[in-house]
Amino acid sequence: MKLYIGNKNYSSWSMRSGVLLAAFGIPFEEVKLRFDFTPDSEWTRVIAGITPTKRVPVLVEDDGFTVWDTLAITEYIADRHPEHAIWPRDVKARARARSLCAEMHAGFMRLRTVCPMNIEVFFPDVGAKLWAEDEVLRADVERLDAAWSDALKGSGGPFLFGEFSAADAYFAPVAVRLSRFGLPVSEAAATYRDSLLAHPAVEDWIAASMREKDFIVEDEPYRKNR
Ligand SMILES: N[C@@H](CCC(=O)N[C@@H](CS)C(=O)NCC(=O)O)C(=O)O
Repeated sequence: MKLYIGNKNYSSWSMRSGVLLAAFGIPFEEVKLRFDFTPDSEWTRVIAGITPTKRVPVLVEDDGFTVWDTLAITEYIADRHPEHAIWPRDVKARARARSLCAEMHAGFMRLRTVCPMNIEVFFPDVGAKLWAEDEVLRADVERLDAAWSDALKGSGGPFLFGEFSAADAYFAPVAVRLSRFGLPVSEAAATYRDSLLAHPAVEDWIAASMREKDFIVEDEPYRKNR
């Protein structure tokens, strides 16, 4: 199967699906479509043919069957690979992992908006300013910290539900945002953030994003050039 993704440096949703597949060693072919929404671009030519949403990630099976949207892709991978604990095996832990993914999927809007994923750059000054001025951002991070700390307390770590699961893939881009913008979190959340960033599948994604050396103006609120 193929996983269509955007720029690794910027595409947080692509990262979730890519990291999940890699973390469980599930074979797939990665097809990167550079973010370029101009009429003649590869993105414009290819994306409309594979998903009605015109967004990545998109999973395309060898027979042409497509699954779009990160949550649906996650569930599809879990259905297709029951040999892997994509979701935690314990029924309550599984429900909680799904709650956290759904919360991530629909929430943390301020954090996602003002601290966009940009793996190759560190913005501690921007992060400090945002932290001082933006109450809604602080509330998002506080909720995130509480959610992580609660799950880690229940499981004992090192990942949210013990072993690496879909919930951790879901929060990998958030770990990047916290580290790049230097946003303060509790000791438990910081330890988890660092474990997540050190996971081989996350490290591989980060290393590949550093090799992209691309610059997409629309994704760069805090830089004028590379
Ligand atoms: N809810 C969707 C969101 C996907 C999404 O917004 N992807 C971004 C890249 S991270 C995208 O494709 N943007 C292209 C556009 O906005 O046209 C999912 O979970 O897959």
